[in-house]
Amino acid sequence: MEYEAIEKNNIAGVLTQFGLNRDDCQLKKFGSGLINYTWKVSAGESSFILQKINDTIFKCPEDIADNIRKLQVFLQNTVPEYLFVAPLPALSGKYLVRSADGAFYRLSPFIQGSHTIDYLQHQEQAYEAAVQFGKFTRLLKDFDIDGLKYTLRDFHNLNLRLKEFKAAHAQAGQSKIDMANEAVEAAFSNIGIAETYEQMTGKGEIPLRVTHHDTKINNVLFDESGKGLCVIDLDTVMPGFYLSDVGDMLRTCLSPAGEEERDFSKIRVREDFFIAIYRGYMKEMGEVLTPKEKTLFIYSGKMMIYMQALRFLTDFLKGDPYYHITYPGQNLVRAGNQFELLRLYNQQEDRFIRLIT
Ligand code: ADP
Ligand code: GN1
Ligand code: MG
Repeated sequence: MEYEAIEKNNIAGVLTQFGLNRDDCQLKKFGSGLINYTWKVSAGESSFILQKINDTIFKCPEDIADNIRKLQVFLQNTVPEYLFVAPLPALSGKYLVRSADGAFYRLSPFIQGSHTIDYLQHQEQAYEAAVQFGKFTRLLKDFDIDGLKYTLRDFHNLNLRLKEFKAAHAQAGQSKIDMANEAVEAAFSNIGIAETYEQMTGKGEIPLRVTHHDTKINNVLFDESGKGLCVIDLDTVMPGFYLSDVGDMLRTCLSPAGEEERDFSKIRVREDFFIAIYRGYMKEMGEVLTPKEKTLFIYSGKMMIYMQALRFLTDFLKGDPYYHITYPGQNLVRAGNQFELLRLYNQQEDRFIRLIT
């Protein structure tokens, strides 16, 4: 419904600004992202991805556009053959346009023959995704990180996420607290993960790198043969720790059931997928990461699963202001799902240590 309302009121004017005529375009709601609104636009032989940026979350969409443009210029100069999916300029020359109601839109080329996946079936898919995310950070290792704006401040600051959870918990009504009882307990019993975060990141012992910050599996494009093509969803590319990128891959690739799964018995932690991610990422980043960073590879999975569980739980307790939902209680299901994944991940930790050391 939301999509239909947006289409009815805004899309024609937005397309005009990109030189497209609404009557010549077919629009289809596209993908399964939780933040932006995304359409595939087909216009004769050409296809595009049109996105309405969620400016409740991204308060300064221009910063995203600036960041992407800077990265694009750097990559064009250093590795022109690299497939970097950047927004197209509008007729005005700008990379963002505004609709009559003030919302921000961008248009990118649709990568022909590409597809995304929400659940992995083969470990090769995990390997390919890890290669793509590792390659992205490697190719940008000499990019001047100070040139990047923080599009979401403290986005992956685990201690802040914990604080936000505690505040939401303190303010939530009793019925929500009762419903979330098990998840809340898991949130408190895993607090040690946040203490480690403080120790590891607080002292400047690990470097800031160009970090994607949203490496879930549906942010990689695959070609028809299943080979990784490139990474997408660049809204959160900012200075950060590599832990964010590896951790979110582990979070979204290890289990055959994704974060939306309501039957938690389907959640598993697959060792062969862990190895595939390790190999894929290290193929690209093995010579770039410092020894200290390498010691945190396994920890990164815990950190990101825990953080995501806290974020879903916080959103549930606050009445779902952040993540799109399609049924009541969905954010609590997502949180419970992630805490189950965390429990299984914690159980496997010793095996993982043996596998990669
Ligand atoms: P969100 O921030 O909401 O996750 P994304 O930028 O990830 O938005 O886009 C949502 C989905 O649209 C992706 O998961 C992918 O399936 C598809 N998509 C986005 N950009 C492209 C592109 N340039 N070519 C093909 N598909 C794309
Ligand atoms: C959001 O945009 P999307 O759907 O790829 C979120 C990520 C979460 C993810 C959980 C800006 O990602 O941080 O890990 O949902 N992005 C933002 O599915 O908050
Ligand atoms: Mg996405």
